[in-house]
Amino acid sequence: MNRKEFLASSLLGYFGLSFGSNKITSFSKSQIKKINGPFAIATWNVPKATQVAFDFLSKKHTALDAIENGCNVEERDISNSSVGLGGLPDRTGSVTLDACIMDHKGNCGSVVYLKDITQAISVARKVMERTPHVMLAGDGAKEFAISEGFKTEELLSDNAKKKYEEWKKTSNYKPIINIENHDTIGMLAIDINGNISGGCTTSGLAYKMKGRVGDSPIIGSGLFVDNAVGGAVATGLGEEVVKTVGSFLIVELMRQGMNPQQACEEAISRIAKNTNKNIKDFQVGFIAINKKGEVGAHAIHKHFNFTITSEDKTENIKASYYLKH
Ligand code: SD4
Repeated sequence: MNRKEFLASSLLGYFGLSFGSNKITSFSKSQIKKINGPFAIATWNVPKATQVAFDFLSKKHTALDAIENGCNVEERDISNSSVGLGGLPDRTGSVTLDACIMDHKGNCGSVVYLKDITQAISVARKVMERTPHVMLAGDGAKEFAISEGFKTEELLSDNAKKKYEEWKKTSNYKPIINIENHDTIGMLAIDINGNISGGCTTSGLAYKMKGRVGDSPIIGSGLFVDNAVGGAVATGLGEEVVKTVGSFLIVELMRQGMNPQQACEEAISRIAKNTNKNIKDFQVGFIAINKKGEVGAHAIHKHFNFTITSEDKTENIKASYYLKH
């Protein structure tokens, strides 16, 4: 199926209507976009994932259900080399997953350094719902997942293995700033009751050191939701997101009166001003929503984009960016 056919089929909406065409538009700095009713928004070009999430919202499921099922789509997609099955490994050849989830009541769950289980976001949800803890790591996370009925499988795909073997020839660790249109998936959703949940799932940076954990499973860094205000999620170089607790920062800026776009811009410029690295060498992108259904996104570099599915349509939108080339 080519991209056009795929988009057309994914746009056949829950109500049996066709939602109009998938538009690729650009977001300019300080632009405000507002969406009425339930919607799902995610980092990168993931129309299938946001469509599945929106289908859940349409059927009056919670935003939490929408997030879990939407994120599962990318986790199961073996062609997505940054999430779940088919993710690129660390420098020892092992695929390790990080994920977290947060609901409208402020409950959250997280897994880090999870091996051999594809649905990291679902395990994070189980941590939230069925343990007294927020975060489980490594063997403990895997054993817990198995006890909850998750099946183990080999996450290293043939393609990822081939890329890893190629990488080993130089072993040069240099995260690429924008990898095509798939990467860590951060997703936010508002349900029919106006409640917000969010999730973030990744295999982390390719060829990271063994044991490395990024921002994606850290509540406040890769994801934060406060149902009274809004939510935010991050993608990109996790170390830089962690240093500014990026998603929490955005939600707090919105609480103080900024709209989601202004808050994302401020968070990016905070990273750009505070980093001791050259910002030309790394990418960070944020998306955010508030209670009114306003949406914002901003990145350091161009090419960061995000996908929204609402009742009207699915749109892929290019985010505004900080660095003018
Ligand atoms: C990490 N933030 O592990 C993730 C990786 C990512 O786009 O988002 N890549 O640092």
